[in-house]
Amino acid sequence: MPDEKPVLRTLLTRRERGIHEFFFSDPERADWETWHRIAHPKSRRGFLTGLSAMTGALGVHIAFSELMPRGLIPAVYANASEPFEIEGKDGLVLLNDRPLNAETMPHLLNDNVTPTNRLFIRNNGLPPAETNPSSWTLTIGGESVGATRRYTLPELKQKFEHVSRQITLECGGNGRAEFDPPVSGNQWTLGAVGCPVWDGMRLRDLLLDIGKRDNAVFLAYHAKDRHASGDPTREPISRGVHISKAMDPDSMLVWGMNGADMHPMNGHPLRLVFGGQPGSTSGKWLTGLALRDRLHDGPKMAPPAYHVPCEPVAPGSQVAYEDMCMLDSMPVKSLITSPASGMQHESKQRLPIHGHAWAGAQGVNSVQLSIDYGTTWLDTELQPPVNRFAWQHFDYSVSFPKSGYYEVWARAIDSDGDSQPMLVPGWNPKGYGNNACHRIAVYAV
Ligand SMILES: Nc1nc2c(c(=O)[nH]1)N[C@H]1C(S)=C(S)[C@@H](COP(=O)(O)O)O[C@H]1N2
Ligand SMILES: [Mo]
Repeated sequence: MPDEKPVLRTLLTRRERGIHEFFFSDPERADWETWHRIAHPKSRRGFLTGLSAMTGALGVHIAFSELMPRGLIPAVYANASEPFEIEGKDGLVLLNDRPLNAETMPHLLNDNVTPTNRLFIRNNGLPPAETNPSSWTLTIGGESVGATRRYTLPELKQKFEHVSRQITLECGGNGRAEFDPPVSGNQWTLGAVGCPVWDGMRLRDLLLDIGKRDNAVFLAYHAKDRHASGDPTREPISRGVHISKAMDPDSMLVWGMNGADMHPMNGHPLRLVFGGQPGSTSGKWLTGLALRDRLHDGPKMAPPAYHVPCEPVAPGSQVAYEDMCMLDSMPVKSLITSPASGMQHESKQRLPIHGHAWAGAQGVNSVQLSIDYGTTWLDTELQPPVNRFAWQHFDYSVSFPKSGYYEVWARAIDSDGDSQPMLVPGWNPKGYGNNACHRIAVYAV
């Protein structure tokens, strides 16, 4: 039962496209893979459809089945895969090995402070071969500074005030795997997010020190990673933020994580971290900053990268680049990190649920849970953030009325009153900003 699902998971995560393509382009095969190879590996029965068949395949009664939306892919099959090994990381799921992209299963993100070995990896190119902190330099130029300046990393550490902050980092494409019709790109499910403590300094202090001119509108980054093609003249990615975000006192230049060095794949020895923005703004392996008097024009700045349709479009639409707007703040979102999806639970006892919630530039006001497919909602206990842009933690002990298959759904509501949608929100060509409710499966026995 719960531990016989890796076949489908492997199929899904090694694919270029998401779970919906699998289920809708070839529903019969999807059914077969789901209900035979995984749920009943030795069974030779015909194709299964409908709820009673699903109940049979899961081997337990689906509680509240009358409330379960038709065509819903059970949470127990929706998000997981096998871990792989990378030195200094623990249990991450590989999405791509060149460039390296790997995400973290929700139940491995249960710590309130994400350990270094559990932070996801999102590389657009090949990491630098040489990353010696004592000889690392940062050059700051651009149209909006008087003279180009250069600091070594030891000079930065020595000259500026040190700060440590917990800041949530989430890839703009987190959740992409759930868009329907599927979109290309890394098929992130839920785990391209984390919230470690970042050790470094305020970016603002540096920008004031070098004499930022008033006409600066954008701060761009340059980095030492190499383009996947091997062409040394091409940068894999060079993005940044608007000047107001660069000057925010919580925007950071970072040289460490959780009191030690950053992992080599997370930008060691120097990176940027901008809370509430798509992760792509937080340049890793940072070697250069440019204060621009115009919008930056580096690789992955132009649409369709990190852009969504300015006006909502029908799923699957072709959207002209001039009709796309840059992704800005990340939406409100939450993650159930304990228990792991698919676990068995003694139904006579209450089940403690723990998780995190975050909301781009906003705070999170409340997090609610549902065990009946969104029909009723329960308020959880929610902690305030340790500092601005840190995720918040929620707790609640759920009781189940009878044994069976359940889904626990979580929905966060931000300080603007915006809540997470239960279904995948506005389709867009590159699959950004999916903040649909997280669902976990629980077998109450
Ligand atoms: N130099 C450089 N910076 C980068 C990237 C990259 O490929 N190269 N990826 C970006 C993207 S898209 C994201 S989501 C975050 C991921 O940070 P992480 O790998 O430390 O989790 O880094 C950003 N900064
Ligand atoms: Mo990203």
